[in-house]
Amino acid sequence: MQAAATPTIAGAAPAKTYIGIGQIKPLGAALDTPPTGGGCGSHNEDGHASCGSSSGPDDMPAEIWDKVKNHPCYSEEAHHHFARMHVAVAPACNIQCNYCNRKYDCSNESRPGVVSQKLTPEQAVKKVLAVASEIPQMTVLGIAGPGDALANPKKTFDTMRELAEMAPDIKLCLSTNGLALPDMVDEICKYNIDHVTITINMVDPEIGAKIYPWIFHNHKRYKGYEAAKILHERQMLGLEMLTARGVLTKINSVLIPGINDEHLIEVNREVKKRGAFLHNIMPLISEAEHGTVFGLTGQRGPTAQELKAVQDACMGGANLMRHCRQCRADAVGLLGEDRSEEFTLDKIEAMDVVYDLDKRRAYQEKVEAERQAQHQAKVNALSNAFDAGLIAGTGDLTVLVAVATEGHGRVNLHFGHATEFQIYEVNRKKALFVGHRRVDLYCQGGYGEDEQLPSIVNAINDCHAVLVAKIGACPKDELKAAGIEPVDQYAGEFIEKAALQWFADYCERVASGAIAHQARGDAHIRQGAYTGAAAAA
Ligand code: CLF
Ligand code: SF4
Repeated sequence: MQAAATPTIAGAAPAKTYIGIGQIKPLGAALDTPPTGGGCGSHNEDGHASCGSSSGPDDMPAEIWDKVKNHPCYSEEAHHHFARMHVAVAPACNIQCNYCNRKYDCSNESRPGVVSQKLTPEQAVKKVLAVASEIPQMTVLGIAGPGDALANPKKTFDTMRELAEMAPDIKLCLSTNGLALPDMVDEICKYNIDHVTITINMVDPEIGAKIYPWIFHNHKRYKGYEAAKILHERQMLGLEMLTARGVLTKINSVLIPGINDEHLIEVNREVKKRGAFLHNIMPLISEAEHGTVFGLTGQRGPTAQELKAVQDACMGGANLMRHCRQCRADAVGLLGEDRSEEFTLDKIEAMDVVYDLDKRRAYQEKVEAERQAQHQAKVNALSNAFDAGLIAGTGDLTVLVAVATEGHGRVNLHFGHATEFQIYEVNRKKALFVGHRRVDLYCQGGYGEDEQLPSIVNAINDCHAVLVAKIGACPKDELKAAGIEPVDQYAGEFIEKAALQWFADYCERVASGAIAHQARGDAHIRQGAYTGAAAAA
């Protein structure tokens, strides 16, 4: 059903003709790429975007590289080394998504919108300084809820303003549904917030109406198609405005099977046209116990292979982020770990907080040297890959391998201590990070929990091998029985090098007839990640 009235945007022409930044183009019509302001609008001749989550300094202008090189969400490499934190200063939201219920909190789980303590801007600043003094590799402060950062503009910008003054080396980042974005771009630029995420799940309001029951805009509640149309137009306008101002914009999309799965390919195309730097396609989380509309109606999330298929279909569009951990609104630490329990308000009060900029810089230089070493190891491993896999009859093989790592780009985690596995797609030419899988901790209180093994196997069931620093005899046997090869001989090695060496060995064994290559099945995406609190329990 069409909307009764077309909403107007202050200062913009009616949404009928596309002129440029500030005006919305009708859906489906061709769009000129807006000025990129140095963002990701530059492309190689093959049409592939020339910068992105796994790109390096040679692939993008120096000023863009400087913005992404230590941002763990904008650079896949950086996420092994640099940490982010969120402060939960933004409780309210101006829309309703069918996958969101902010009332449900479990301190053992990591999901967007989940938070244990809401903070005032003053408390938030104190917390950031405390974390910065304890975790010098924390380079990014994000405001990502638990509601919408821009539906709480005073709290969000009060926090950002203070931090811009008191902690000038910390990059500022925020996440929004985009509804209020066009009105806030000046303020965003004023505080040098140069990383903004917009959650965009559709570019067709018919689809949007299945995701958003209502929005609250200009003092009025809108529902259904009309609500989705306004939201869509505001999202596109906000993205164009940010691109024009040189703000790096990432698009988050929630993959909802049967509602927007194939449609996300069109979303990818539209946001790329408008200068989005990265596109992050995440699986729907919809456990019934969370009490969301989708949880209660039985809307399922995607399987691992469904998620990968949509992500793969978007390759060549806007650059893809595949290392998102769907973090809590109060997450602290490297992506994939959560140290928020170490920084509760009462613990911060007892801390001796010293924000030493020189010390932080010196530490970050060491971390950067480590990141460069990993990058070099990856380049070396990949340049050898062409020789390594040239084994008769195995030239076209591509497999997935799971990797247990606690960071630094190495195979350095015990199987029993992993709360997630990183997934690499490996063939004779490459070892490419393509995602991660959350799992229940196998080793609890010093003992292996055998009942966890089936769920771990389910989570990596599409992988041919799992690379670990160490593994006990019992899980080893069970993994082998499930057709997944446990590999501990590359402990401490850089991941890409280890994955390619294992793959070359695998190809040798297939070629010699020692083993037969067999296709793997699909894998299950575990809903919500265990946090540090759960791991310590
Ligand atoms: Fe936070 Fe988001 Fe900034 Fe990162 S998260 S506001 S861009 S600093 Fe990152 Fe977390 Fe995924 Fe977000 S892993 S949910 S993409
Ligand atoms: Fe929840 Fe974010 Fe959606 Fe608001 S925009 S309803 S906080 S998921």
